[in-house]
Amino acid sequence: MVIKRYLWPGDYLADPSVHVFDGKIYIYPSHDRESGIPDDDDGSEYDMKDYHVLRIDGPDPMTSPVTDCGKALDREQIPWAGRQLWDNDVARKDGKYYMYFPMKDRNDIFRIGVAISDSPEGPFIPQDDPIRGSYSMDICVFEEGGEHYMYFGGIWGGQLQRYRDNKALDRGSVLPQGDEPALCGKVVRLSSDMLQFAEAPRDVLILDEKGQPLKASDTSRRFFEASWLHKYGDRYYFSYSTGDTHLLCYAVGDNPYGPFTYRGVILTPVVGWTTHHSIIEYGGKWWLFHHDSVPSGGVNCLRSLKVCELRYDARGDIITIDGKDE
Ligand code: FUB
Repeated sequence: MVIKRYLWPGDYLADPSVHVFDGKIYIYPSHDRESGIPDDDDGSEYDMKDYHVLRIDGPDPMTSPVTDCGKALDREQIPWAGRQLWDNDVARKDGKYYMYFPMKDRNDIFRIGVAISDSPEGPFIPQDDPIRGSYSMDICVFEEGGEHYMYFGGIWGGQLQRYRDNKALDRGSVLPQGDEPALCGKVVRLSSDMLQFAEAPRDVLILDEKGQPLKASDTSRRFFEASWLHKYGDRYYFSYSTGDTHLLCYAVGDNPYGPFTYRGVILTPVVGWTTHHSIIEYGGKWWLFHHDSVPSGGVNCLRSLKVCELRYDARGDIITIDGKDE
């Protein structure tokens, strides 16, 4: 049994992206609200309008006080805004903090915007336009050697199935079926000013034990949404949600672009449809930040942030955590 902590019982927050800046843990979540919109396969009920930033003050994420740093960005500030502010992430470069956020534009197409602050707590000021050539959602930014790599994408409501080779399909939306290779999440290096893509986004290929790309029918292992990338030892761990099978899984590679080989399950299904996470090292231990819908009585779009310790075995495999453990 793994002990977990609810981090912010006073509000519904989800999709935690977590980083350590200057020795402190900062959490960049989605801010859930009672939208009154019925659940559908496009996630219309997740109609969020702003972001708050949380900070953990102290050495132990399980017990140290958590502070709400206030509203960091509001939909009203974003010149191109349509609806649905979903999972964001924040990266630091040269003393500035860059928030990357997905939102549907006025044509109801997800784009990725950038907002800038002098502080990890915000407030963040959005750029006038989304990143050129951006699409889909669920952002993670990983920094190594001064380069920043953005991972993004999600199928169904995340709209990834509307694209191939970074171009919108004339046919609208095509999800691979059966033995066809599953759709991949995307990875792209950011430009040196952190405001654009430096290259064309590439597929984050996940291979099975035989070195073959995971198939579309392999729904308990294939990528759905919620990318995260962390490094353990000298290996790169790409983790993600399987969406309609409600698992957090991971795959391991030897560089930020992959390919990654599927290794296993991090977290079994939680209460609530979605599962989403980030993984950090802090204070000599590893931590899994995630969410569930227990406090709202199982309402899918009203989620609460949690944290628990994450452990590896001697081979570097992550020890699976039970999503229903309290
Ligand atoms: O919060 C809206 C969406 O739900 C996220 O983008 C997905 O990862 C899922 O958690």
